[in-house]
This record gives sequence, C-alpha cells and structure tokens, in this order.
Amino acid sequence: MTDCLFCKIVAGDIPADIVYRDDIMTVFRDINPRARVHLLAIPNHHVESLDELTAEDASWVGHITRMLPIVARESGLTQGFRTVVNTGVGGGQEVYHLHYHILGDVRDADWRGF
Ligand code: IU
Repeated sequence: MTDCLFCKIVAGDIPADIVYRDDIMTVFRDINPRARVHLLAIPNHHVESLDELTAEDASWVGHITRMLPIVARESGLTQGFRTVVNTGVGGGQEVYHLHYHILGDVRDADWRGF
C-alpha cells in the first residue's frame, strides 16, 4: 500500500532502526519507546490488523509469533518481554499495518494502563 508508513519502512523508503528482517517480517525500534526496549514486529506485506486475518494466514502469523522470543532475546531481553497488539479504534490502534509491540523491562513503562 503506497501511503502506508510501515510499508515504506519495509521498502526502505523511510529510515528505521531495523533489528531483524527476513522474507516474511521486519522488526524495528519504536520511534517513541514506552520501555527500555520497545520493538515493532510487522509482516512485510500489508495487512491492516488482526481483524483481517483468515485461516490462510496461519503460516506467516505462526512464523512471526515463533520469531518474537528469538528476536527479543537477541535484542537483550533475556528475562522475558511483553507483547501487545492493538486492534482497531477500540484497541487504540494508530498505525493500520499489523504490528506486534515487543516491550522489555516494562516495570516503569508508561503503557496505557497495562
Ligand atoms: P499502535 O499500536 O498503532 O498504537 O502503535 C503504533 C506505534 O508505531 C507507536 O508505538 C508509535 O510510536 C510507532 N511509530 C513508529 O515507530 N514510527 C513511526 O514513524 C510512527 C509510529 I507514525
């Protein structure tokens, strides 16, 4: 999608601090971190939110889910992490390209009541 900010990050048209990427997904540092480590994991192709998923998406969704702890550990989060996925207006989603927040060392984090 041409006017999607996260698609532009995947395409390299907008700079981002990318910590991991493969054929399916990209992980980069959130520009406004709410924790000491705050990453966003996104599919490389455009999907608006969890609301759009069908059974046919199980394979790449499974891949991203499996990679979350691996990327978190490689980013220094050896004691665990929090995963947040905001979906739609009711979930407070601001960017409509599916993204998994990975937050580490969250004890002092300011994160919408969590
Ligand atoms: P949300 O779940 O849609 O509310 O989260 C969007 C996140 O995208 C939020 O944490 C922003 O700080 C982050 N972000 C970013 O990392 N880079 C950007 O250019 C923009 C938003 I716009």
